[in-house]
Amino acid sequence: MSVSDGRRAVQLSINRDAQEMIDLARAEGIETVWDRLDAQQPQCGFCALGVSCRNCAMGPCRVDPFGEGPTKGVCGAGADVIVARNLGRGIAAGASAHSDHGRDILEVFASTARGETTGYRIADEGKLRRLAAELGVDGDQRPAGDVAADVADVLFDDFGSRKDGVSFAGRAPAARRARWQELGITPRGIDRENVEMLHRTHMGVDNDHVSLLLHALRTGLSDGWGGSMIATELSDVLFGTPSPVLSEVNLGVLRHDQVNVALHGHNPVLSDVIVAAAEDPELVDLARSYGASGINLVGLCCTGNELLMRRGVPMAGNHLMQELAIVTGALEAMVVDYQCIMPSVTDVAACYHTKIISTSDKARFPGATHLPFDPRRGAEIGREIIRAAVEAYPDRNPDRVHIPVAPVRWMGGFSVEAILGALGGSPEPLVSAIASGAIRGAVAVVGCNNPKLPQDYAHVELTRQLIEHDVLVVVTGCAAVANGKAGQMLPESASMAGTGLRGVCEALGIPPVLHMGSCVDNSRVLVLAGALADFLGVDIDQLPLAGAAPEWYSEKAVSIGAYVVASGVTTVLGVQPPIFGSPRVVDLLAGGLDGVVGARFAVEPDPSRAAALIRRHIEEKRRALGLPFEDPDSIAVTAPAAPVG
Ligand code: SF4
Ligand code: MSK
Repeated sequence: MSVSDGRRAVQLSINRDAQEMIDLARAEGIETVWDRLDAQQPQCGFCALGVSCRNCAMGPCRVDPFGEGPTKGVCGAGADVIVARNLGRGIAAGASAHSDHGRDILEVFASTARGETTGYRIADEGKLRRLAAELGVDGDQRPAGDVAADVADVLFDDFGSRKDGVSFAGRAPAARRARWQELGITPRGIDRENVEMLHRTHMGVDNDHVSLLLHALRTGLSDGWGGSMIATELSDVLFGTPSPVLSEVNLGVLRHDQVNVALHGHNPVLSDVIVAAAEDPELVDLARSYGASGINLVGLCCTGNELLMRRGVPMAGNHLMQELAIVTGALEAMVVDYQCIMPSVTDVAACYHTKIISTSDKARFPGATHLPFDPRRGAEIGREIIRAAVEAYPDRNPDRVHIPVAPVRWMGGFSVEAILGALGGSPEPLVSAIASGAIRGAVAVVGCNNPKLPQDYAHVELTRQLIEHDVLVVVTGCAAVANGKAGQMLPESASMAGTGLRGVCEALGIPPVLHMGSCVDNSRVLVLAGALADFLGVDIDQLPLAGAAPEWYSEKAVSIGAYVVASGVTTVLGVQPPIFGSPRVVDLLAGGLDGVVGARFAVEPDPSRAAALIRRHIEEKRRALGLPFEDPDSIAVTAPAAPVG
């Protein structure tokens, strides 16, 4: 293996746990994501600008956006079409990932309704009956299983081609739905929009970049108000609707004296039964017989967020921590489902006693033990997985165990229901705080880690500056984990906020940074924004809101960006998307969209500048609503708390 030491660990991550483990990996000759990024340099400039295409066998082609080389591919496609097609395909891939996750939850939900599963039950019957009423299913006086079966039927139809609109899109404010209708971007069917995106981007179909980009928004909407929302809502019914819960975060959650099992990926259907299996007295006794004091489950990435939100399971880390968690030498097993799991985890695990246990037939990992998930045997498979982890414990080499740092406390569990509950059942207190100016607005900081940036720096610095200036922040995914590690997600973290936000948080006993869940739970952000807009009788784009994805890497993040903007929330990206080979595409996404959906994208890698840009945007929205506002031009860029490295 080639192990680069080009950049110091303190330049790669702001967190001490990551820095120590990067140094340890280097000392042991273990390659990680940062080494592989270095080995890829220089990365392809054509691909970075989005002007390369391999959609057919007349290619691959690349066009020169500067006009010095060919300006058209073999078929005649220029930069505008190639960039728009590539972006559209990326959004379709991301939307498909979220929506297929939603379908998997729906299938388990439907099987549970029919009594065909083991280890599952309807955990939140109240929410089931509320969903039934919303979807036009008779939810009164009937057994929960019958109601669930009918709800499942309605939602299965959302994936197909027989409807004019996906069910939950009806939750968007009327003005927003009218705008989608006028633009022809109402999401009709989840699979339909994704398949149509692939069709349109085949050679010789949609050759108009504007038309391609509009359908890309529709594809994103089929994710946010479709597949992701189904995943979130049915997970709540099956596993419980989250409410505030305290837990711990960072690699310090691993235990020297226990069997450590990390649950990594995105889908809670298996991990939830694993939580039950880890409490099985027979398996706990087995662990004790090997000298361990118990079984310690920890989360990684969004499976971790799902478990934190509903069960308070501690979180080992976000995206860039997955290899480093193995380098602790203290992990008996990493159980993986799908999405964001680096193929390299089996290589790193091969250097230790760690078992990688794959569980989805859709996501196979050569070198892993495959224990495929089957909801009919959910409880039994959960026990098999925990048994395999426990049996790896005697192979642990205590001399190689290094668990860095002590864990940090954090709070999760802010579903829309929990937020409204904290507000006394209505958005009114939040709206009043915004109207008075105590809270200037709200921002969703979401998305991944990307090794091109110092890990977590942009998430933490952007969030810190926003709350200091009285902007309420909601977080999901890896952005949430970053803020948790930085100690910004406890009720007492209100002391880090500006006077107005601090007062509101202290009165309600909530943190200034609210954890709303996993990547699919960005759908909760849409529902909250819709509820605020409805309460005020306005459209979402009129509200003082913004989105930010400071360290995004994945196609799912691009889909999230598409549906957030198409829903009326301007969004700032911290990593440049591959669109800059087409000035027309850039102009449309970063400007023209404002006149179409009332929101646009911006790209700003510097979190201090991004914070200023967002605060100016919020003050503009306040001015337009007739609320007290600060002159946007007077908002200066604030110096960061501490530069990286
Ligand atoms: Fe080249 Fe056109 Fe084929 Fe793309 S679709 S590879 S630009 S010929
Ligand atoms: S896990 S999509 S790295 S947020 Fe949802 Fe994190 Fe991004 Fe995966």
